[in-house]
Amino acid sequence: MTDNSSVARVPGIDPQEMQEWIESFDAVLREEGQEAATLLLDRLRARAQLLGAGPAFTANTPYVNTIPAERQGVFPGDQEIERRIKSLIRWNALAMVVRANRVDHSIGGHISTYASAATLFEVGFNHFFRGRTEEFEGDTVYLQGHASPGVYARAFLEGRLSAKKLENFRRELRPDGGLSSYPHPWLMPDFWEYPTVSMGLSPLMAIYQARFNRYLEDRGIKPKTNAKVWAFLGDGETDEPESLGAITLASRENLDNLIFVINCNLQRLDGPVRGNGKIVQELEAAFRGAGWNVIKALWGSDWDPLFERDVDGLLVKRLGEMVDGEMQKLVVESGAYLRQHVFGTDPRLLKMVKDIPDEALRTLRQGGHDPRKVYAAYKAAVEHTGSPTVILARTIKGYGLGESGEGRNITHQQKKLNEEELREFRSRFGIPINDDQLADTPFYRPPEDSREIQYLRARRQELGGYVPSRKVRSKPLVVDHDALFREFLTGSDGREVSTTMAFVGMLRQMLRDPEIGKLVVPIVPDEARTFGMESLFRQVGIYSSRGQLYEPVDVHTLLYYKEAKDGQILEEGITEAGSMTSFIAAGSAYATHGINTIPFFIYYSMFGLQRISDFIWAAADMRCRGFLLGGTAGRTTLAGEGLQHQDGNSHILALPIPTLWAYDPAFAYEIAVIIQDGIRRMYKDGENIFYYITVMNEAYAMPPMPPGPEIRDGILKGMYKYRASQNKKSKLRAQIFGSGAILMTASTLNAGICCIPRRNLACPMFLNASAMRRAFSLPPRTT
Ligand SMILES: Cc1ncc(C[n+]2csc(CCOP(=O)(O)OP(=O)(O)O)c2C)c(N)n1
Ligand SMILES: [Mg+2]
Repeated sequence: MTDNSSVARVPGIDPQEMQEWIESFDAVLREEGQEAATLLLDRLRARAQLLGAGPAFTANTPYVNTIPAERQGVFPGDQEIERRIKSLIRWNALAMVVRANRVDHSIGGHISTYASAATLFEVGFNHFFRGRTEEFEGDTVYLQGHASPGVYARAFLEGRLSAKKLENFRRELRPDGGLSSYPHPWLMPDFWEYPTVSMGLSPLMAIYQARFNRYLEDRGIKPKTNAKVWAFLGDGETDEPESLGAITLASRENLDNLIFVINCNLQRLDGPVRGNGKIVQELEAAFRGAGWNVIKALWGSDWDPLFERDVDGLLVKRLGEMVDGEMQKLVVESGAYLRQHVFGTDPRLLKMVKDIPDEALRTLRQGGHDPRKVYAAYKAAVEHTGSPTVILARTIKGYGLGESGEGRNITHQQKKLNEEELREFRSRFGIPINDDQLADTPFYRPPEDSREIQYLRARRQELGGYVPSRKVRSKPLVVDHDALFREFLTGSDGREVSTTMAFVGMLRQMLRDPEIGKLVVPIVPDEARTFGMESLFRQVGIYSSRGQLYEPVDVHTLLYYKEAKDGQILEEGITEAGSMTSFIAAGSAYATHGINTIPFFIYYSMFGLQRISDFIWAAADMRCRGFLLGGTAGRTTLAGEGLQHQDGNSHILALPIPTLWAYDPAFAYEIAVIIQDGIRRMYKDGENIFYYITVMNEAYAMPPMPPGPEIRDGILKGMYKYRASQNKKSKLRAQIFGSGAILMTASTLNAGICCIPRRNLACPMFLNASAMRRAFSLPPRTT
């Protein structure tokens, strides 16, 4: 297609001459190929720039498919049978939500998101997403959370979920169990791998997952593979700052193992994503600017002949100037309306569609609903090298719901259909359900030997098994590591050290250990020096996919800034959110990769639970393991730094996260006991918990661990008697409890001290000291 629409508009250029230029370019493209044509443009652009006539900056391409029809290749599947499978999934997804809401209208659920995403998902399931096998690690797929009914409905056809389970959608406590509303590995540990429903988390998690996969390969911990990380997002979801917050990292790291698919149905919950603008073009500019490979799949095959006829580029121009609000309106209007509003602006456009009846115009498909366009985009994405790819696919929200929802602003929350609407849906998608069954809205699964089921199973078998599917494949660690931690139990011999220093000492030891050394993943958001960790730069190196292309400024010093391709530290820069998603990738590698990586994410405690708590919840939902270390907690010794460090709240924020074991230790031996036991519980016994430990920067002499077998137990449970009062004759009794920052002050009092390193446990109990004594079987009084 030649877009010479601008020929007549450019002042000062003879249209004839312009036409010749265009024809010359076409000839180069035809005779020499695409690469030569691109080179030619590059040279011309550079020359123009040099002569002061550089082209105007544009981050956008026209509002058409990136892959033209003639380059899209053949669709390898059986399109008819795939359509039937998809229709059945659509029906069962809808039936699941509709039935659940008949039982109880407060149950909720979503129909419209999956209705728009069905083709995007199905082309992936039938042709791209590879399962995890013994030989191949499999692809990682983050699915749009609100589209979960479609994923359940597919698993039902696959024979993985029973009709009973579908029946109990969102009612997991029913007899025989049910299905969680959204992807949730805690609630459905054999099924879901990645919790995606808090929007904006999965794009960031996907980027750091893709980077972590490379990290494991570059460090020789897993073999190099061509496994991909796919993330399916909503267009509205991209407004979350986390969604686009790390896209430059992905291109900087050349993550061609990463593919975003953005379901551009132009709508979010309340209404249009950009009524007065064009979300596809906005996203294209952002991703192109960040160095991504952008593939737009906007128009279905029905549009191809129109674009072919569009020799003067009028149609492309017209589609480019309509705002999304107008585009959305076209979905709910008639063919006549479309003819008038899209084509009626120019007689030449009207002529283009004069032979197309209104009804055919109305049903011209969007790119994201055409398997051939979607397949072509996915194929180009998996074959692309050198940068990550984003596919911007145009779809219709509530596709197939007709008058009851398609393209309507209310569609997101649509969960009930009356009989007439169900009949229409049934007929449109050819579901073999009789009229008299409609009121019951039954699930439908064709017989096992039907072509649909056979085809679906064969495709998944070919691709290595079912997705999503969660399976823990790591082998437990065997060693107890007593020797590693022993030196920290005996105190510092009067030397003043901080608990941060003590922890870094332990980290250094762990990194040297033959069993766990390689598995430790230290993660820092530009705070390594603050925590005295710079010696680790040299010891294990900072991971960089490019090695170190420069001589560091401090190369002559002992602890220089060493970057290396097999570096172990993930120095993330100033992004606690990014660091946390690295933690999530490393903390779930025992399931994703079958590798027991042990993340230690060390950061300012003020910028952790308070700032990125949702990611920490996601880590819990994902059954992550590992250690979060909140530094400079409680109080600061850095003059004037009070507000950045006076963290009194992070333990309160840690309290409600059920799998997070939070400790506020005051002494090195407490940390040693907690970490050693944590490694045992998580990586030897396979408990799905993780740890939050605050460490401080006040230096004082670390005491030895008090004698007695109950101390270790007390530390881990959360409270133990640290010291009895020396004053035996006192009439008054004081109960002094302390942890972390307050403990040294508390111990200046002439009283018995009870250490409560597990601070969140203490919160509810603080009010009632005698209850606490009973709970921990402590002697009646400690003073
Ligand atoms: C962080 C967060 N905020 C709000 C919501 C509630 N919510 C669920 S879906 C939705 C709209 C989604 O729109 P979009 O991303 O465009 O996806 P679509 O359903 O249109 O495919 C909203 C606001 C959420 N799940 N997560
Ligand atoms: Mg949307």
